[in-house]
Amino acid sequence: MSDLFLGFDLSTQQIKVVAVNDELNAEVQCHVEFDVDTPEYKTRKGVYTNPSLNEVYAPVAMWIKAFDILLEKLRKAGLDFSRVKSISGAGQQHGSVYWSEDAAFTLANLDHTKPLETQICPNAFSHQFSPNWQDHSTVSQCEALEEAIGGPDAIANITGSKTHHRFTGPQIMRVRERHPDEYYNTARISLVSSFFASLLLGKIAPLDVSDVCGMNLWDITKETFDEKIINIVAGGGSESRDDLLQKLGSVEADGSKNLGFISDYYVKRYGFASDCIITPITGDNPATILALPLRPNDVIVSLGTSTTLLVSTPIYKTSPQYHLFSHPTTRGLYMGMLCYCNGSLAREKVRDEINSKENDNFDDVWDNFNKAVISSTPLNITSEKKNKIGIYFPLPEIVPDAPKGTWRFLAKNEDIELITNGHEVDSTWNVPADDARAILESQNLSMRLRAGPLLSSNGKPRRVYVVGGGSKNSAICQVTGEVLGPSEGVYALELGSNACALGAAYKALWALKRKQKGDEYESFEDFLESRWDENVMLKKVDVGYRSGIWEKYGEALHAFEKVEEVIVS
Ligand code: XUL
Repeated sequence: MSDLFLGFDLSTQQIKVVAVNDELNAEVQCHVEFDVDTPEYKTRKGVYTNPSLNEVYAPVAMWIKAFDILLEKLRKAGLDFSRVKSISGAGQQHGSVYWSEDAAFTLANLDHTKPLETQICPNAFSHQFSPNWQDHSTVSQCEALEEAIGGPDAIANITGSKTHHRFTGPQIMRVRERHPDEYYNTARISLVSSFFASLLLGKIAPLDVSDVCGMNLWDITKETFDEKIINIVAGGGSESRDDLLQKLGSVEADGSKNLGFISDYYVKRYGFASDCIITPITGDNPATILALPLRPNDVIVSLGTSTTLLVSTPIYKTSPQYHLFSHPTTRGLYMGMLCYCNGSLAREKVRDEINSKENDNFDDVWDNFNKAVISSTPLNITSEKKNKIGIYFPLPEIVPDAPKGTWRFLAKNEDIELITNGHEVDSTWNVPADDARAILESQNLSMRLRAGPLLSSNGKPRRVYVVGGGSKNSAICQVTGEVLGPSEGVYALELGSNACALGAAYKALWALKRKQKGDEYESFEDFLESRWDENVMLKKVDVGYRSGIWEKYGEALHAFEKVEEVIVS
């Protein structure tokens, strides 16, 4: 039996695992869904919400219970745990976990006859909840940070991103202000990624080199926490600053580092090999770019609950419009990212409105939506040669920083006219049929507008790789190809809905099996490229660049920018 390498993914709605062998084949996949498998926590889509304060958060104990269930499921599926040689993983980004003084002892002394949850919770935590990336409660903290540091450009220049409500620095600042006792009783703060690594190691793990860039605290080029920002988040004074630095602990710069052997707990309870190593667990987006050998000027579009666009770039060029992170495996590279809250839920809302008007005799719930997309023309152009541009934000959006709402515009060149705002009806716009193409176009136009500076000079990617639930939908892939216009086409990754767990498993494999050439180790990209068979791993789902159409969308970008200005104001 060959060796196995595990990649876990602790995401918003579920925890997953993929086991790959030496040849990159996924032998085992398994998941546990929080709402369904841990119903006693009564979460909806994995979280609790408190709309009056714009809070979104998750109970940490639920994740641990779900991990217990996942390991039992793997055992029942017959996985021989002793074949596992190394483990890595991915965590939803930005979430923070607050460990108590008891945590170190508890983690080091786990009793293998009992599940994890009952021994760890609640005592190992000073605060039982983890703020979630969908949280918007930190407006005042973000404002205070921006004012002190000198505005969005200045913060982006240091930390790779302007301040964002979901980023961990503003979230920690809010926990300190709203829950001072819990903050005071916190011995260590982990990200979701390093929390998970800590569970596996039986000791608190360092922060990951890439995921730490989602905190607004880390100076990416100096590779240290920014003193001024730490001071403000900690509440002022050198004692508070030192205390926060102590809570955060160190950052592991080497993505392949052997952090230690798996805790004895898993060896005794499940039969893991005692020399199975744990390597840094990273964020879900950084792990996604490890699911294939991504080259500069290639783009990954992840079509999940959130939509994210990911690129790999050697250039550290920051902007408040996007995020830059250190690359999870390769020094000298950065991951550029756009992140939208309104991804699949917004598309599903339009789909459901179309289905409620059409006959419901369909094979696939997307049939009517897709028919509406395919039978329409780019920008739903009217007989008066006006383009239809629609914006659909059931949730407040991150980029642009806009309130929730639905807006429909007609645009001729750069002249735009708002024709419906919310539920009004206008005879020029066939609601909801025209919305199908319009939502896909506006989601892609927004990405094209912002990703331009991260791509080659003409702004056209070489390839677009689509992953996540939406990548299975042909109409979604078609409009992505039409608007972004990749010269070699759009490709869906086999196992695309498990991309980040897969990327994490590849990272675990690379950490153990990469070759050493002199003093240098084989890079992740070279390692993956040498084992990767794109005919097996990829499926071409759209031709991409279409002469004339890509240019037409390019012309519409000016009107699109104006549309965004209107909705933001
Ligand atoms: C990225 C972000 C989301 C989460 C989803 O900044 O907030 O993509 O990582 O888990």
